[in-house]
Amino acid sequence: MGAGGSHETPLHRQQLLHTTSLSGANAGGNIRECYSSGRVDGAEYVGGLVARNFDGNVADSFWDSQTSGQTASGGGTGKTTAEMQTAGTFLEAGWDFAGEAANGVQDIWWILDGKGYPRLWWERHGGDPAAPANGQ
Ligand SMILES: [Ca+2]
Repeated sequence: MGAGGSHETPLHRQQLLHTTSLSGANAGGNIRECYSSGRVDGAEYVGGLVARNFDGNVADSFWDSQTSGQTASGGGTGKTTAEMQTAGTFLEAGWDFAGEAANGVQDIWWILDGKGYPRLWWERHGGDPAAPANGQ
């Protein structure tokens, strides 16, 4: 993962959300609007979000410096768990959330402000991408 690839589609984002660390080494790939909250362990190539970033681009991405046990990363910005569960952290980075239009109207993300990490919009509906947007 991360070898010249792009992580910019929602599908890829979803896959990455459940990866302990986004990328062991990002070589020429683009990572944007991603985050990681899982614990990261390992002897080498360990980082909060990206262990080593070789000519890749990591933008507007964050990792939880508390739950990951990592204080450094090859890319992205470390945040506390509280910051990772605050909408403002991501809104300031341009993430397109449901309920706001300033960052776009695709509404890729949603968050229970102060109560959880960002989720992809369709995770709100039991993980069924086909569920209606107004369903519960
Ligand atoms: Ca929006």
